[in-house]
Amino acid sequence: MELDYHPEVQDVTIRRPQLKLQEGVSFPAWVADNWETVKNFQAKPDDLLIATYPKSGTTWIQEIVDLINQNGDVKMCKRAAVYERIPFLEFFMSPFPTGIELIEKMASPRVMKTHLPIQLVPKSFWEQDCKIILVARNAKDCLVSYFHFNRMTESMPEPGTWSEFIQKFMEGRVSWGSWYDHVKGWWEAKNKHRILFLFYEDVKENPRREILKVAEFMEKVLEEDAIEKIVHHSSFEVMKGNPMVNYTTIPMTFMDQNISRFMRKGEVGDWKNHFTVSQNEDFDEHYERQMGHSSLKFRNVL
Ligand code: PPS
Repeated sequence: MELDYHPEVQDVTIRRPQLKLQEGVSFPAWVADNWETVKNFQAKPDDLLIATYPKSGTTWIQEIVDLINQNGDVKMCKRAAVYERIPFLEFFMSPFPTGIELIEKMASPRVMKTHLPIQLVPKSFWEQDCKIILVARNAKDCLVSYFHFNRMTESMPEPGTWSEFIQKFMEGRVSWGSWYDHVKGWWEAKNKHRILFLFYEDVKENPRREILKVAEFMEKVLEEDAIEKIVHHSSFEVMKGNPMVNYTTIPMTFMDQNISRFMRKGEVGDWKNHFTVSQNEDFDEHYERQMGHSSLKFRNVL
């Protein structure tokens, strides 16, 4: 299906990056090569960080947080693309401004996103005791979404075939490393810091309930009218058609949405359309070894 593109920077050539290890975690070279700058980022006490493993509902929560900050004012949330309103901390891809350049131009209180595992979050966030919203999504749906994303964007390494990508995911040989370590790390720290731990599946099940949780965490009181607007405008169908969140403002040479849309399906359990019985068995066995001892339990994974 042809999409309506509105790229701000048209003339851009992106070459797929290599994966590079940084402090034992795999990153696209554009993150690993800028590591010192990320590490030395100076957070402010009223910064709000949205942290996720990739493809876990980051953009969804970004839009919800901005809608809450704007009291449900949809027009205000269309003032810029989501990656400008809530920049990506470790983004360094020429000719686009870096995430940190965008963050440093923002007025406080600032909201930003990261995919970093907890042990690699710049230490200033802990020194400043910043609030953090963590969103986690079940491994299989996350993997499916990540596979399609890796196919459509030149900002990620080649995914290889579906079965190769499953293997890479299980071994943590994908951008931002092991899903298992990522979610377990954040889960274990959630009571030691100001962290709101959310599940994609919960937001899908009852968006209103989860939006209210986020608002309470942000210490925002919302009128009923605003809550209804936020629920509506953060729904998959509405976000899918909103160029300010569906990434159609990005040039096709960066994200080719004719290969796969950024707002692809937005469902729980789409993995069942991808895994073969034997792939599922292997995955489950490996999953049990990685997650069996953890108190972190996801729904819809079996
Ligand atoms: S990224 O690139 O890491 O920031 O991607 P991220 O935003 O974390 O994840 C993209 C997936 O989230 C889905 N999505 C949604 N699902 C339900 N409701 C809403 N409103 C919504 N917005 C985004 C998006 O469709 C991607 O999942 P898949 O399974 O690929 O559809």
